[in-house]
Amino acid sequence: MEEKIKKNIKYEILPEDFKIFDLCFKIIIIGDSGVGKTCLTLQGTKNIFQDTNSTVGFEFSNFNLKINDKYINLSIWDTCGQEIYRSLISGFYRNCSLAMIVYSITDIKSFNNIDSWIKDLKIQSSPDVKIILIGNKCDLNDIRQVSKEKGEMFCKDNNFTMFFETSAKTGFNTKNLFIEAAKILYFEYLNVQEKKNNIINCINENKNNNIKGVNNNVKNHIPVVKKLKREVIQDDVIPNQCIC
Ligand SMILES: Nc1nc2c(ncn2[C@@H]2O[C@H](COP(=O)(O)OP(=O)(O)OP(=O)(O)O)[C@@H](O)[C@H]2O)c(=O)[nH]1
Ligand SMILES: [Mg+2]
Repeated sequence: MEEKIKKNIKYEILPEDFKIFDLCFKIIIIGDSGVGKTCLTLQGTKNIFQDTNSTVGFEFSNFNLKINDKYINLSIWDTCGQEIYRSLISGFYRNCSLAMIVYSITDIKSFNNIDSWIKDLKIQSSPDVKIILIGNKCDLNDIRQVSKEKGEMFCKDNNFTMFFETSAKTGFNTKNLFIEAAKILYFEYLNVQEKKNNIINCINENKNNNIKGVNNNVKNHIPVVKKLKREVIQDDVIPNQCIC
């Protein structure tokens, strides 16, 4: 994807009750109990900060926006972080396009536990799921236990897509987080479309050559086309990405 296209992107946030979409994506939010997943979701999607009870199972919200000409729905699954529900919630990971793994910058244990969340995620979700790492509660800098550099390094070492520090309390980076998630998924969609178009063009070109009889060696190209097609079909397995 050309950088120029990425830079020229236009977006607009749509109301929560907006109904008709071109693209729908499932996002799950995981991480230890108390790191602020529910507060982060509330602040990012509804601009409110309120103390909530520990989540049981999961809570569901929508974040809708238009990127360029596409109407996009993010269905956000805020899961519970309590150990006792761990096996229950891993079933929710299926078909997610993107996972947000949250730790609290004031709690080193929640940072050290990221590995176990990744392990659960990899078992249940597709291998190409995008991951955003989030260090929440950055308003509490005085009692910070995890440096920003440590978070950034972890993100880089594990090939995650993006890293954010956020504060659900002040709203720092919370809206931005969901906008960036939507952009990542939108670009992934464009990439898949681009590959599909390349294959179609390639097949059509071969067909034309066959008809005109210009290229008698056209048979030599066919295995290449088949190979390409197979690759894209595999790439295309983003079941979470539905065109409504
Ligand atoms: N100072 C500060 N407190 C926060 C922030 N985010 C959440 N909290 C507090 O952290 C506590 C836990 O927040 P939740 O959003 O319920 O945590 P959770 O990750 O959803 O927890 P589970 O539902 O049990 O998995 C609450 O008391 C929040 O008020 C933040 O950014 N800054
Ligand atoms: Mg919660």
